[in-house]
Amino acid sequence: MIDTYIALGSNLADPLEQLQRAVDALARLPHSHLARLSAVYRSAAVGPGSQPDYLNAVARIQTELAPIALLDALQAVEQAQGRERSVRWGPRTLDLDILLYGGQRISEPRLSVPHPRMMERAFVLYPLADVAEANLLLPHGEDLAKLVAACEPGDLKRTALSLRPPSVP
Ligand code: ROI
Repeated sequence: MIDTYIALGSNLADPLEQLQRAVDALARLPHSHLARLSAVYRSAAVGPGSQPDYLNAVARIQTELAPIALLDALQAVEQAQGRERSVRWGPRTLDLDILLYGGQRISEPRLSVPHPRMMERAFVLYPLADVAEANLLLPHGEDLAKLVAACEPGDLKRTALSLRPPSVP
């Protein structure tokens, strides 16, 4: 089993409901085990233009799926929840990103791991730190705890909202 970390984000159509539906789908991924869920964080949209605030979380999943099979499965979940990829950095019902896949570096047309912009994004690093193994080192040797300490949270808020693993598998 490979330990993989998936970022979840939504800023449209009841974001908490979108994240919970995504968690239910992640729990049903084949050859995989949903191990941990972070708290839910709220922040203003990073990026151009004005759009609603986001809710973000990170799931830790142990999987036997190969990276591209995992990506296909995640994109199917995004599609099922109405994701349209028309606007780069536009609002979205659901965004699922593979942050880390074991200690691997992957550079393929469809998939870059570690996620290229994860190191400077508070809305990724803080929830990742909730669920990561102790003393996690990223594939390039960066220490997650140091990245978090160096990353200003800005307006990122840890909410009292929570995601639950589905009770029935
Ligand atoms: N901003 C926040 N706060 N959270 C996100 O998940 C997010 N995702 C994105 C862009 C548009 C870059 N901004 C975001 O894709």
